[in-house]
Amino acid sequence: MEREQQILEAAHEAGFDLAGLAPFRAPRDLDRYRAWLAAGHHASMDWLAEVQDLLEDPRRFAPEGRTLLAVGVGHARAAVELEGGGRIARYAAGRDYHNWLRKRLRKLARTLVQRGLVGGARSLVDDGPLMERSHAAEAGLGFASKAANLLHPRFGPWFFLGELVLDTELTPTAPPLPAGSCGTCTACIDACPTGALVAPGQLDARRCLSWATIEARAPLDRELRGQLGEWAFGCDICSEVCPWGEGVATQEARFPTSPAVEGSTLLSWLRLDRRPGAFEERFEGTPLRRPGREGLTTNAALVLGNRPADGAAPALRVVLEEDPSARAREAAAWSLAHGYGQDAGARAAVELAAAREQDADAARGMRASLDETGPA
Ligand code: B12
Ligand code: SF4
Ligand code: SF4
Repeated sequence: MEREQQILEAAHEAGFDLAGLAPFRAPRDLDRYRAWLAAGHHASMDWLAEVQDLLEDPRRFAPEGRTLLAVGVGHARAAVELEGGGRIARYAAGRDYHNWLRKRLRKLARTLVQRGLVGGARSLVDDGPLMERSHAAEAGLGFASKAANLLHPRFGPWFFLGELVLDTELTPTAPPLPAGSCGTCTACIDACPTGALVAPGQLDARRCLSWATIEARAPLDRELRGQLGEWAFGCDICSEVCPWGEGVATQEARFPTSPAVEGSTLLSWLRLDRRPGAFEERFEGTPLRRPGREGLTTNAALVLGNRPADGAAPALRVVLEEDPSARAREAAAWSLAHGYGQDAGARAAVELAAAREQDADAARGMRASLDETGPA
């Protein structure tokens, strides 16, 4: 059997659903990346601009690299709704995929070296300076879509990516389908609630609910708050409407729902333990850790403003009056004014909080919420 074939088989043995080889060089879609940064579409994610040099020439961080082994792992599952309401993106329901991939990629790297198939291999997942979708498309793992996701005929958009940088020249794998396989479909662009897909394949992260609920660290644009709807972490809308993702078999057994997600409700996110280390411990090993306690409390407050729930107003008032985060206090004010305004007590609490608020931006935001919703 050819060396390339043996490497791909070893990747499948290691538990990966998809594997392919591409030359280790600048990504084919570099111009798209440059245009994306120049347009400010990376929102607050400055690190994406900071790694630009490495991303443009991957050999700067891995000079030994000659070939990239891209791997994909399916994570399809049923929609995830928290008890009592609030949705989280499916990818985040299980334990952190970074850990899952990293562990298996390292093992695969050892296997490839032990079998003499390569001299050395280095693993990368998501956080590495790599335009993963572009390299993975070149390695035959799928095609670039109008939703910006990489699609595969068997897994639709429901698969994660990871890579091994190999020190050996190898013959690349052919792609399963050419770019452009979306055809005339525009379902994702039409369904996106914020218009974040500003053109086919181009996502303006400033408007994307996934950015807003995972990466944003400052108060959200006011229009975006209402558009969050039920999304308290991530957003799957453009994936859910994609015909390529229909009927993909569930992988829940591979990524069982984490106890942190099972035990979560929006109300519990308003009351997260604020003692040092408590949040990190509770969400250890899950993607939900990324936005931090402040982020989850803020998201829960905003979603509860969009979808008022019984018993939420008193908990929101505690956030409004006691939370150490100005961002969370201001989000609670927005929520109380927009979702619970018929309750005179809620509105009075926001008025009082706005008058007492020490953070000038938060005070301004609270007054804006009162102005937007008018007198009770
Ligand atoms: C930053 C980031 C985000 C940002 C920005 C997303 C974005 N579209 O750029 C935010 C926080 C919004 C985000 C959201 C999500 N992300 Co994200 N994200 C990343 C990260 C770290 C970098 C992406 C990047 O470089 N963006 C810059 C743009 C220019 O690059 P690109 O999107 O890769 O470029 C492709 C498309 O833009 C497209 N394209 C560009 N122009 C055009 C024009 C045409 C005509 C066409 C057809 C295509 C096209 O082609 C390029 C090559 O495929 C990658 C991991 C990595 N290191 O690559 C994960 C990654 C892309 N994310 C992933 C996931 C799962 C998600 C979410 C589904 C999570 C969720 N449910 O909330 C959403 C999906 C949003 C979406 N529709 O893209 C997966 C995607 C897997 C897949 N099968 O595609 C990745 C690869 C992580 C991983 N290791 O699995 N993400
Ligand atoms: S993840 Fe949601 S908000 Fe972002 S582009 Fe897709 S549908 Fe739009
Ligand atoms: S929903 Fe349609 S246009 Fe969007 S990615 Fe899927 S096939 Fe392409």
